[in-house]
Order: sequence, then C-alpha cells, then structure tokens
Amino acid sequence: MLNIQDSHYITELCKGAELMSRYGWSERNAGNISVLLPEAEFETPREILRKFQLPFSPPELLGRVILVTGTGKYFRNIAQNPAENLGVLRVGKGELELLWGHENGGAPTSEISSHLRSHAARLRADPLHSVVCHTHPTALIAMSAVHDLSEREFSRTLWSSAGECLMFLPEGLGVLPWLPCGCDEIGLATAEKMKNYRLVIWANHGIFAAGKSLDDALGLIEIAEKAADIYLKIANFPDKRLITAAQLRQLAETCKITVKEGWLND
Ligand code: 2HA
Ligand code: ZN
Repeated sequence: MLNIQDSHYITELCKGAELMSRYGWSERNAGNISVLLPEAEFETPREILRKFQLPFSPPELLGRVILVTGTGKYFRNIAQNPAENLGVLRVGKGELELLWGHENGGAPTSEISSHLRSHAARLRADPLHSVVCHTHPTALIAMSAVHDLSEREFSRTLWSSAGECLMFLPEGLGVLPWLPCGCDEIGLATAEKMKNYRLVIWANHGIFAAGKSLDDALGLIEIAEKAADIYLKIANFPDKRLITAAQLRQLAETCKITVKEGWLND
C-alpha cells in the first residue's frame, strides 16, 4: 500500500511547486495542484479523518483518491511540511473524505471545483491524464489583458512567437474571460474548455493546465509562457518578424501535426 508521506507524488509536487514559486508565478498563496493517485494503492480501507462538503460529485471520480494542495498555503512552503500543506482525499457523493494531511485545520484548495471538474473532462479525453495545475504566469496574464481573446487568435499569436508552441500545443489554448474565481461557475466553464484543450487561460488571472504528470502540465505552461513573453517583448516594434502562416503550415507538415481546420490560414 502507498506510504503517502514517502510517496514520489509528494516529492514531484513539492519540486513543481517550488519551481513555480521561483518562476515568480506563485505570489503569496497563488496556485493549486491536484494529482489523481493510482486506484490500486487505496484498496485497503483507511480511516476517514475528516469530511469536506462538495456541492457536486463528478460520477467519473467517485471513489478516486486525489492529492491536493491546501487552501491559503504557499507553494514555497509545501516541501517544509507536506502533511500541513497538502491533503489526500477520496471523492465521495457530495463530499471529500480526508485520508491524510491537511493537518492543523487545513482544507482543500478554494479551486477544488475547477480541479475535480477538469479531471473528469480530461479523463474522458485521455485515460493517462492525472494532474491539474493552476498558477499565475506573468506574461500570459499580461497578454490576456491586451490581446484578442478568441482562441484562434490567441493561439496563433503564441505559435507565431515561438514555433515550439505549435509543436507541443497543436490544439491551441482555451481562453475564458475574467470570471470570479473559487466558485463552481468557473469550474464548469474550465471543464467545458478542458474537453478540447490542455491549457485554459483565465484572463487577467492565470492558467489551468492538465497533463499525464506535473512535469507534463508544467512543461506546457512553460512553453506558452515563453511564447507570451517573447510576444510582449516584440509587440510594439514596428518591423517585427513573427513566424508567418505559411511557415507554421510548413512546420506542421514537417512535424506531422494536425491543426484545426482554418487555424493556419493567412
Ligand atoms: O490558490 O490562485 O485562484 C489561490 C489561487 C486562486
Ligand atoms: Zn489563481
């Protein structure tokens, strides 16, 4: 049975959270992470330490066990005390059962709705999906304040700023307008986008990423953030040379990448 305290899932989460903190994407308690743990590890019954009410229960997740960051916790502090900053919870009907962690009165992230609903949506798209990560990458947030928020235009600008972005994010990015955070409305809207995208921008706030591992999800954010940073640095130069539509088509052909119909037109 999984020894939670020594699990590599905790080590990876701590490493990723510290990295996001060093990137400057996780000011104060910004950001949250959740990981679907392997079902087989939790066959042996465990004591339920506490319960947290949920206003919904995604049927796909009933009985699944998740590792999740605690509300109000700082990414930079997680590694110093995982049992206080993290929790392991089983998804029940309308509630979460705490199996480990959230010590000293802790509770799951305020964005639990976006996490659980996104897991359900991504599992339908990718059986190997396991991680949802939210953070505040500066350049992408800045870009969301000045750029057309249509998904095609936003994705095209990122692809044209850094070709790697087309190679690793050929489906583009989902974009949501600014919405109040920490509620089920933004959770539902995020999960709707997650049906088709692994990255979803919350305009003027941050990003949600999904992946097979935290490295996978974080790698996608790094690529999009790099492209947004390049774009913002060159956007106001009169003679800039972005990657053209013809060059993007050439890249897609070389890398055998399929892109949505019309998204690489001039
Ligand atoms: O966890 O980032 O969106 C703090 C947040 C809320
Ligand atoms: Zn946030």
